[in-house]
Amino acid sequence: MKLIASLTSPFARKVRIVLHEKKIDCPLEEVQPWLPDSHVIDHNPLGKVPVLILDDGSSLFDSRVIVEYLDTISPVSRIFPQEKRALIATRRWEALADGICDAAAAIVVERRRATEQQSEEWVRRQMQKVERGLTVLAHDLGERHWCNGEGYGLADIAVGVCLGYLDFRFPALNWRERHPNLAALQQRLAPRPSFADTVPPPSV
Ligand SMILES: N[C@@H](CCC(=O)N[C@@H](CS)C(=O)NCC(=O)O)C(=O)O
Repeated sequence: MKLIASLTSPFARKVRIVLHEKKIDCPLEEVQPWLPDSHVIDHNPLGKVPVLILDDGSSLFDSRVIVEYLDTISPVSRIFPQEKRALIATRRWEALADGICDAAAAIVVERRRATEQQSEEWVRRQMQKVERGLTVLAHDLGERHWCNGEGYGLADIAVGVCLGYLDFRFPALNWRERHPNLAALQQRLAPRPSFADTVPPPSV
């Protein structure tokens, strides 16, 4: 098994945290999916990371499919709840956290275009998704210790990765002041070795 990933992708980080939590040894092949000669398309026609290459050479994508697969191959630290309603709640947390990352990443990509090609309207629309998403994450978390209430799991991983990505790409966003309960959740997550070992590199 091999994970094709970039060290800055929040979706790849989610998978790397799950690998860590579940103590699954999996080599990482670092790629830059945006480069024209990236071979990611040989394994994922969408050209996106993360991609998990299985021992028979077949590939799994995207991150949501990969983390579900990983939970089936090792009983260590189950990250999905068994109960159906809790499972659906976990998937909703993940969908929202991933969606915020999608919107934030869209802004990063837009800002890399030539200034005259950038659309402020597009950037504003994406930033509104980020802000609305954060408001709903904070509302749904409330005073709870973990997203799903009962214990640490994929919902917390997805939300923690999302908050970390916002810090990485938009350090001036100041979401902590508006959402102190999300800040407290992030403080609970940050010392975990799975989070500490996968922080995006500062210079990329
Ligand atoms: N829904 C996908 C999103 C993956 C994604 O957007 N990856 C970005 C990096 S953060 C990428 O590889 N982009 C390259 C491209 O779109 O060409 C997942 O969860 O894996």
